[in-house]
Amino acid sequence: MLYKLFVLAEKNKLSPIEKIKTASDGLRGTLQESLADAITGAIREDDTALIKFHGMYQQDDRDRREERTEKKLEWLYSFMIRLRLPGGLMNAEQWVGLNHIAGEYSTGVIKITTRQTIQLHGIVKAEIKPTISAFNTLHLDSIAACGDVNRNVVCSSHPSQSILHKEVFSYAEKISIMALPKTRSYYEIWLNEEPLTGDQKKEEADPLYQDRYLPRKFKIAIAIPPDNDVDVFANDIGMIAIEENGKLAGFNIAAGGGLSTTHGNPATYARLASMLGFISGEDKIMKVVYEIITIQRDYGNRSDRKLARLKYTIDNMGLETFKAELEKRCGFPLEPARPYVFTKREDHFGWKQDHTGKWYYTVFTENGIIKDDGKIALKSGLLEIAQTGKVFFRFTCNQNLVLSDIQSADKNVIENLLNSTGIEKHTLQASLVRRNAIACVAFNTCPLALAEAQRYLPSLISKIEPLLEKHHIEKEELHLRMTGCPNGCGRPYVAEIGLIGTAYGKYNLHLGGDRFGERLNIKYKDSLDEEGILTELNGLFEKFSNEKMDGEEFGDFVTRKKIV
Ligand code: SRM
Ligand code: SF4
Repeated sequence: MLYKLFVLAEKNKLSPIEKIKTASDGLRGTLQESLADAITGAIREDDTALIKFHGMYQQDDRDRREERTEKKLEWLYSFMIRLRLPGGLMNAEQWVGLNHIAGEYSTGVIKITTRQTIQLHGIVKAEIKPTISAFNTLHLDSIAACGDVNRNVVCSSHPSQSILHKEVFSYAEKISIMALPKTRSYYEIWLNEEPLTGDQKKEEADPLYQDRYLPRKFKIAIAIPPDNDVDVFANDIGMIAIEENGKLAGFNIAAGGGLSTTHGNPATYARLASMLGFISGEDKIMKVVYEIITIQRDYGNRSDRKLARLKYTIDNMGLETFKAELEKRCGFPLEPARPYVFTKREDHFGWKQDHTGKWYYTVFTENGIIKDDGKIALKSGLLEIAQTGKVFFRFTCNQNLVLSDIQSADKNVIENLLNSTGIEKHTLQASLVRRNAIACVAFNTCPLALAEAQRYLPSLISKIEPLLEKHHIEKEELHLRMTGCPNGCGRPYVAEIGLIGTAYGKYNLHLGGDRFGERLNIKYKDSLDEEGILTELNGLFEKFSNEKMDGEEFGDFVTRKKIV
């Protein structure tokens, strides 16, 4: 009762974005007018919220803000487009097309995200429609890749690990489609589809999102044990595939994961998803996912966006009340969760064979950045490989790339190309700490960045590597992750070492996550500069090297020793 009163009170002070959503006529807003306005490179303010639902963000070049402001010029606005790519899979033809689209309309850099999809940056307003149209010819879209809806559904990437992979993978696609908004606005605005009129408008009725959509972004991940490469517990819904007698028995379902915090706001916190139970049978599995989303729709906080994710809804309701509401809406109970074990979170670099006999090769793509630079012509090399038409491209939540589904007869061709393009050497020569590291985008495009991340972490790692060697621990599969702010896009809160930006050049140092993503880390030191980070790590590595137990991992060590 008290909870209901609270919800009613909250409804009376909706956040401004709630009003923009409900007044948007199916996410159309004034986007057409914004696009037609040639005076500015930006779009209207309300439309910046709506365009996210179409998979795009308005950004500006932060490196040039000051100069532009001094010259009294408009900031250098452009747009980032993020693809909807359930399970992170693309065929070779799509990769070739993506390569050309990136060159034609964006900065040219292809970025693999931590949710196994692709982002292109720096697309000017006038080029958005041609970009979306070019993607459409490749059967790719960006619908609901951002915004207060279900985002890209992620799934364990490595095809070899389980005979379940194909079946489980198909759930990523099914869930993504089930949770797509019903509005046709994407097709109308970006692809010139005729607007619906009169009775046709009924096609847009959206029982899931209605006209309010969700209170906040919503994320779903599917893990296939023993791999937790998706960081399943960092998601609003985490699904763990359960194999019994070589078949998919069903999924353990966890809910309420989310990582973001806000510096100085103690009401915000990182949280791992809580286990709800086990469910089998496709209809029931889909129903459980659907109804978790409807509970968040109906009970989520719509006044304070900092406290609007499902994790807060669950903690406000209480886990038992939440589960009872879910079972009531589903009309059936969940069974007790079934046993599973995670033993790996990092990618399986190099050559591996899947259970059908096909081969795959995992390529190291530092922080998911694909371009040609002084070190390696990665983008050109991958284009050459894609042009053979003999591979699929799978993106990992660790920001790497798997070239998959390679027939034995074609392995030689791909092997030769990996060799001649230098990709094999680039992958195998990278240190373990570098290969396992993640950094978010941060500067120069992220408007929320307080510190650098992907532009800085590679050079910091070059200074960390000698420390690991000095203490003879360079063979550890250490997990180090950096973000430019506490939103946690590189999931630093579930790393053994997390560096979270607080100001330019300053990072909080978090320690003590476990290796498989099942324990959050804890803040150890505030706002360290580079020297401070290296000094702290040097001392910790020395202690670890001297005092660790047999087989003990760094995150477990600092926890056992109560260093955090
Ligand atoms: Fe993120 C906002 C980049 C994964 C939590 N994230 C942003 C924005 C869009 C900034 C903005 O709102 O204007 C960043 C765009 C930077 C740029 O220039 O490209 C951004 N997030 C990213 C990516 C590209 C990081 C990367 O280097 O790979 C990841 C894209 C994933 C995707 O393909 O969909 C990305 N973001 C994540 C993750 C990790 C995950 O989901 O596994 C998280 C933490 C998990 C979670 O959601 O709790 C994450 N991003 C956020 C938040 C905090 C959300 C919250 O609960 O408060 C924001 C800020 C917001 O939403 O207000 C944010
Ligand atoms: Fe931007 Fe912060 Fe996300 Fe990094 S963690 S991409 S700085 S919002």
